[in-house]
Amino acid sequence: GDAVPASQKSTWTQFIKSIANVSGDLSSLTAPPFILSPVSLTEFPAYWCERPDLFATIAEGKTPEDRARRVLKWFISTLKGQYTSRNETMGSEKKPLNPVLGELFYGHWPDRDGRGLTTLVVEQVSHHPPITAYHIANPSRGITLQGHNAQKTSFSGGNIIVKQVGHATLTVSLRDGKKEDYLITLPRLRIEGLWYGSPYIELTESSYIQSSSGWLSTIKYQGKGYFSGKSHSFKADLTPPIGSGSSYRASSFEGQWNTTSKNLRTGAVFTDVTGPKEEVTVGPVDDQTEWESRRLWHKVAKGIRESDFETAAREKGRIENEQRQRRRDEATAGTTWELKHFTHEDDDPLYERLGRLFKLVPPTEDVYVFKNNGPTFEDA
Ligand code: 0T9
Repeated sequence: GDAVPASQKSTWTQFIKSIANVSGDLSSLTAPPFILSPVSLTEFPAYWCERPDLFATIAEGKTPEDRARRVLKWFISTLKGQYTSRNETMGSEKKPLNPVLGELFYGHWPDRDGRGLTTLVVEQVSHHPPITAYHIANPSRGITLQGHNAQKTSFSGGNIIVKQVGHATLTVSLRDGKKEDYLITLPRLRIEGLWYGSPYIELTESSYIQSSSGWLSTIKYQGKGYFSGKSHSFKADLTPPIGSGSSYRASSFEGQWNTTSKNLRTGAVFTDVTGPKEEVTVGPVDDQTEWESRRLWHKVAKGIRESDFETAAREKGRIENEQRQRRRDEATAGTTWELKHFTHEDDDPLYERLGRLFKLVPPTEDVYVFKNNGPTFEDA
């Protein structure tokens, strides 16, 4: 069926055509109202932790292999939230609000049954191109995830192809005082269903999780083929450190990242995301500062939710003008915007060290290092 409202048919066609012509960054394109989401991209890093128990229990793995398997299981279990949740809550993929430079998003998942408090700090560290940096930590369980995200988009065969730029690193503190690190690369996206106005994401190609212990997860993504196959499928191989001999064997997992998957050899369930997830807890809008996402976008989001697109557009225009003025003032004063929670560095030593183990290209990437100055979260 066609999900484009009759009154927006021609603007939608225009919009699709403009996508085909603009390559690289789609974030600032003006889209027809029916496809707008009231949620800013700074909220997206919360998807990493909507199953806080899987995150919290990574360090409980007794061996490097066991921990690498837990990291893989947690990672696969985040994909449903990351890539299909807008379809579930809003009927299709939608265009998120384009964050302003310095926009912040704070949240937490409360301690429950001794799993420990998990905290989230997100900052928009670049506007053009949009780059979002995040830090998620469960200090009592010794788990920290940090990363940044940008996108390069292109148009092919009627679909938007999104290359994710950036990476994440996960650090696990072990009982003996040692640390184990994981480099997580991100999959490529194909946004399908555009012509009908009901876009959805399919994941393609491969992504990797390389542990400092040597264990490597290679995840291959596959959508519904013309003749066979199911949407949102993956196959993951967990392989031992190079040169470790025959004492360890690889294991493989297969299934659908939005439902269930199993261990190929034993048939045991590996991931199951059919049950409920836990959304991040965020403080009330009235208590937030002007830079916090839900306060900053409040009137725009309300306009979109209530189909008052005139108000939404006016408020969005006001925010954008304010930003432009700020940039002009900085240029005049010869100053630049200072990040609040992160420090930008050109090379990531962890990326270099772990990427080398599986010949990752490019050999290095930049990194946003957390300043360890997040807010204190109420442990609800
Ligand atoms: C990191 C995620 C990312 C962000 C979004 C491509 C996209 C912006 C980036 C990659 C998260 O961990 C996972 C999920 C969804 C991704 C978004 C889907 C999307 O459509 C947008 C782009 C910028 C658009 O809004 C394209 C136009 C729109 C009309 C298509 C629905």
